Amino acid sequence: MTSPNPLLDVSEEVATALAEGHAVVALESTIISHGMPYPENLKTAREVEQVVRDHGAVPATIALIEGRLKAGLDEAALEELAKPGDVAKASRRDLAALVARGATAGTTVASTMYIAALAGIPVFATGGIGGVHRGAELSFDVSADLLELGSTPVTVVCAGAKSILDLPKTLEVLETHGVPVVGVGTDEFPAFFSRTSGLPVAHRVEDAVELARLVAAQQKLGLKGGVLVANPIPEGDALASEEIDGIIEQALNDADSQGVRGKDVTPYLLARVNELTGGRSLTANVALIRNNAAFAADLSVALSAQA
Ligand code: PSU
Ligand code: MN
Repeated sequence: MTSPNPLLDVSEEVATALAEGHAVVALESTIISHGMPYPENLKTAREVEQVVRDHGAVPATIALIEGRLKAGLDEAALEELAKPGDVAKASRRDLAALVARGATAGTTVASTMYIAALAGIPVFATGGIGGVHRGAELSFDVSADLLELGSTPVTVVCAGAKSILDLPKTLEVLETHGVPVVGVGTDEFPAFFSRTSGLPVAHRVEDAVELARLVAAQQKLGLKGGVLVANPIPEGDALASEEIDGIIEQALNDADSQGVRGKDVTPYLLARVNELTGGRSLTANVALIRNNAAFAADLSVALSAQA
């Protein structure tokens, strides 16, 4: 199978689907390697792929395996990423170094978008994106995810961002980079575990077909960046913000007193929130990823039908 890039392996199933114009959904893998504990991460990765299939699209989980970029993973690769061990976290700035040394890594939203675009996959589902960290006015800690959204033409379906981040600043930076943030059936940017944040989104669609028209217009306009789709967690799975807010405050305090910095901040906070909620946040996390995978598949099907 010919690949669009000499460092990228596109699985046969994904390559065939793309060649035939069928729907494909990219999935990230930092969520597997650094976002959830084992073995729930492996179970979720498999389930999310199945949800994409159930909605008529082919899943393409993206990662770095022994120095090769991959779009579409086999079972052994999924297990390698999920098991605790020597798996790196690859954001955009890490890709070249990790490829050069033949490393295995989970890819963040930023690097997954980049690889999805290389592979020719325009739709990508995740849980939550990285953003502007609280205190960024001093730390300058702004996720590369936001810049990638400004420059790479991939539509990312997420459930908003966790309030471990500064959500108003995150939306400001997205605006600066010209990223359309589109609510699905909502006028508010969702806060991952809860459906609301009190912050408005610029645009709203009611369903995947309406969103497909917006995405097609973005492409036809020649706007190079991505579209950020904010799909709220299903009502029955949402956590009360009073419950989660205190836990997030505690996790942030712990990160601070432990001196956690740089690329370790997000994985630390995710793990700490999971611990402090005794797994309740994990259940919500799984529910919203499934919901995003289903919607991304519907979008991908709608885009294929339009083409
Ligand atoms: N937020 C979550 N779950 C995640 C991540 C963020 O709720 O798994 C992961 C994603 O892979 C995201 C990355 O792209 O963390 C952002 O890391 P950083 O803040 O270091 O850019
Ligand atoms: Mn950071």
